[in-house]
Amino acid sequence: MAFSKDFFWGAASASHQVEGAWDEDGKTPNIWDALIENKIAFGDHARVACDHYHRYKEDVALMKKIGLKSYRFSISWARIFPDDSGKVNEKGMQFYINLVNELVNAGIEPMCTLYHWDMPMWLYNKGGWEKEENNAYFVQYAEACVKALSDKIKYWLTFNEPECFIPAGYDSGAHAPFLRKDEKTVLAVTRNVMLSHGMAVKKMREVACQPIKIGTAHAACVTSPINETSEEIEKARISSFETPRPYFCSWWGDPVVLGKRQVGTDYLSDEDLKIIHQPLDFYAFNMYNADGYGAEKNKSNPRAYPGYPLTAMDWQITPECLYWGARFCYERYGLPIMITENGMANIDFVMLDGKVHDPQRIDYVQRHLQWLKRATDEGVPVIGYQYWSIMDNFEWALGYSRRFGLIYVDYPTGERTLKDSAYFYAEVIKTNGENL
Ligand code: GCO
Repeated sequence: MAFSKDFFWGAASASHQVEGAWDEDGKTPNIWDALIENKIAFGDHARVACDHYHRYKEDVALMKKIGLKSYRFSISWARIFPDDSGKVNEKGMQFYINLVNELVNAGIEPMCTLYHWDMPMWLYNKGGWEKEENNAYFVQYAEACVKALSDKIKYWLTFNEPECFIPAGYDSGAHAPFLRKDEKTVLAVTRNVMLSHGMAVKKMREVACQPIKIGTAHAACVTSPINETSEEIEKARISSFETPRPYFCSWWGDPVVLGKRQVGTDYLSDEDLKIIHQPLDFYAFNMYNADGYGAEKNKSNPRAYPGYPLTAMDWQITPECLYWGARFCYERYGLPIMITENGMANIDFVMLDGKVHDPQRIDYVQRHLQWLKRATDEGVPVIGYQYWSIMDNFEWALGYSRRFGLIYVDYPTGERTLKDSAYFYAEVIKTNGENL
């Protein structure tokens, strides 16, 4: 069956990681602007980042050169609502209108994430996700974006990886707002984010200019069988979803997509579930690797052996994750699957010949897509793959020290260079995956 003709071959980014222009055209600080002192590697910050805010035309031209069919980006909430007045900052919105027009004119489908972790400071100061009454601000924000942009944007994601930003922001304290809260607070945040999602989805459909498609970008972390026996596959399936692993996949997917409580989610009432569980159009997930399940292996780190292949993030390279992820998530949630992130950080630099040779990334993408293709061959409806990331960017607490991009960014000058992997990906897109 291979990839469908209208498969969304794309790449992704997030507002705070690429835009820069942190205080321009009325934007006010967000939690990743204001709370990062002594928190980011090398003291980096995202005030300029890739300067995508000013260079978006050049960036879209490069996307066109690669042949992207889709581009996943996020909106900076503090650009749209710089304060709590409820008044849209038209200049901030205009940036996204311009970006979307540029994409559409280049034949690239825009896909928009509403919340990719950059909460406005004014909202954080009111208690942010900890306060249920603040959920209304998210609905207001979603409404404004959909009203202004849904004439051109069909694909929407409410949240990026709640499974990650909540534990990292409120439990381990590794990400903004860098808090270490008790379990009760973490669960309250979780519940509020889920409620905000449900309330926003309802509102978004009401105000959209055309029928829109809505999902959430989950951080799916499946377990894959090491040997494909039916017994191991079943164990992997159970371990992927049914082991109570707060903040992973089913912790969110079950209430949000199925309207069901997962083990340990009894803090959600029946009333909450009714709000949270809104019909969605696709199941999206970000996936970088999987745990391997093998009865005889060490369960806490089943794949690792000395010298196991790792990316520059020290993440294990397990390309079969996309197959098992797509298959298991489709079995469980029954919705078309979209890969909203997958990619690798590599040690990239401009070489003597002026090019960026990144064969590891080419190999990574090729392997992962081969496994994804197996899922489509077996009939799993996969509608798109968004490589993370279109360009090198601000990798949160790691600053600029990790490069995931198809496009190399020289931060002091802003100069962009297509990496070899960008040319490889261009061929994949041109042949609709036949060259894999
Ligand atoms: C995430 C985010 C991205 C990251 C990427 C690499 O999953 O953390 O969605 O913003 O940059 O995943 O870590």
